[in-house]
Amino acid sequence: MLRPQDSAVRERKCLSGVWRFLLDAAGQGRSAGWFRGPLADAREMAVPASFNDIVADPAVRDYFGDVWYQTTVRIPRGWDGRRVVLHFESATHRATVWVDDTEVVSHEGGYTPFEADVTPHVRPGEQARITVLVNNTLNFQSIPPGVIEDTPDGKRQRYWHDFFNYAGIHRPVWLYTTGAAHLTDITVVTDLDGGDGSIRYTTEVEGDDVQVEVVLRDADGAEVATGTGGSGTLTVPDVHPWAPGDGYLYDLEVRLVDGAGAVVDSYHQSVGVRTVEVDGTRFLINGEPFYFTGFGMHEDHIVIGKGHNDALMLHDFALLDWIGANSFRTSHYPYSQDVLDYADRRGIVVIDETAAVGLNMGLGGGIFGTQGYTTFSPETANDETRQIHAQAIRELVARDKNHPSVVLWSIANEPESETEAAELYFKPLFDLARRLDPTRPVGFVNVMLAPYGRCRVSQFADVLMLNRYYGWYTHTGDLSAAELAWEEELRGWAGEGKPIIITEYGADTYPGLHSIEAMPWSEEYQVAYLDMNHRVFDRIDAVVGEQVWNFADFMTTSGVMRVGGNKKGAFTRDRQPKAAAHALRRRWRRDV
Ligand code: BDP
Repeated sequence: MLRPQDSAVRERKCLSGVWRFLLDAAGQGRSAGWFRGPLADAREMAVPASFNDIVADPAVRDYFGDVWYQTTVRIPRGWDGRRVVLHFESATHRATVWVDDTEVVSHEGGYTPFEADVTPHVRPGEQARITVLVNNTLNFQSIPPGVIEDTPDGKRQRYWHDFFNYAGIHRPVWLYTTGAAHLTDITVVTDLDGGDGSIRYTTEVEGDDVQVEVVLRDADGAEVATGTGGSGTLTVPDVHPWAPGDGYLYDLEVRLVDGAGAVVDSYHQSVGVRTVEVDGTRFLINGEPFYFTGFGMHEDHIVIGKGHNDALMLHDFALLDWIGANSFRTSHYPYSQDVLDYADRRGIVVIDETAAVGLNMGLGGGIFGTQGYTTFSPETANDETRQIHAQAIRELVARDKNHPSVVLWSIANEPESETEAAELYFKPLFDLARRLDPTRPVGFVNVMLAPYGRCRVSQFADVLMLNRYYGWYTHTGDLSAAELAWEEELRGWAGEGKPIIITEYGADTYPGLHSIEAMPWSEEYQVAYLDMNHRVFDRIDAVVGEQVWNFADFMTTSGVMRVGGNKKGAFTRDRQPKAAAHALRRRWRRDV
């Protein structure tokens, strides 16, 4: 699937704005045919945004179940004779869409795009009613998983991930056109050979009697290579590689030309020429050892929740620059494609993660309250869950395969990984990820419940990604004991001969809380905690990256472990620096 864009041949129309919105707690809208007319008694809702925090109403904030969105759009008259596609960049966690009275598409999974050819259902010059049934419930056959429990107070949604279950239409919705013959996919794989670069491209096309032509232009628009045919390799002499901190992009224009020589489709694919490789314990980008600095992040902001916003995205990247971060992980789900495009342009390195977070009932007892489920069983995470997880990996790779910024796939965050059931569950998913993309390393993020010597899944990973909280969840307040224990465990992992990225280490910190003796929750403790971790990392060669948990404070469910959300941010939720942000800046930016 290609992301909608304007080109010489394609046109798109953005449907962002204020839509109609209605909760459907009884789940009756579908059988009552709410899509057949204007939603009765609807309120208004912004798209894109999470619906939860927009209206000041706890019934909306904590809602789970079906919600309805609706808008009307006039199809441009000039689109007569064109193929018209309705495209959603995401709808969390699943959606069904109608155009007027006709159901056109359903999609499972909250963070990847889906679309439908709606040509037969719309008439240029006339209005069309677009109705979307979004459902945000989580169960054992969803990614991420959750469960709806009967309690004395009624049904409650529970889940095992530590961020608020924001939902809705989080990213833009588009209508766009193509001709009858059109490109449906483009894949680029790049290589470097001395000063030369190469770009192997493949295309997928719908329609007969068309030729593919490609033109590669540099960042100044000068033509550097051309080719014909549905696939091929372009050579770029004296290439300007994409590299961390240098987001140099070429533009690959792919055209479809018909028998009469007319250009019937044109699509621009940006290309960063770079290589990624694991060599022993080193992580190489363009053959050079790379050390990750940065954060696990969240798409999380006041009011809009997980909604995408360009201004806030630019500001977050400005803060990454300010602090000297060269990378981040899309913890714990695929981020907006605008984020990845921007990372490409800024030369920021990305670890790209699926939404498989919370597949670990072991964590339920300690951190998020008592519970009594088994992670992998016929009644809980089962074969069907694995199919859905596999589909999430397919959709992530399909969407993000062409981003030079993406250097590593993370197929899950902190799943149960110390059991045989986990080994059986994950082996085929690693095989799948490698089949889908043989060019990037694959890993998953290991949790402290499966420490060195006990994890049965890390054998499948090319890179070891570890989340550890020595000095916070264990050895709380005792940093010298934490330092010893952490170093001992890390030395064990280092013996595996693979690169290690510390994908989470962090301490909750209430901004403005100070103490002479570094006490947990104080700004001083967060700094001392990070310093302790850095001493350990600097003693172990196999550690090739440090990503602090988290970039900024973020919203979670209510609970005794959280104070207005998770407070492990280097920045507050409104992006003001804690003392730790200044300390990280001193470590990561040698120039200040
Ligand atoms: C890890 C999770 C992350 C949590 C973090 C924490 O990967 O999502 O927010 O710990 O407890 O378990 O702060």
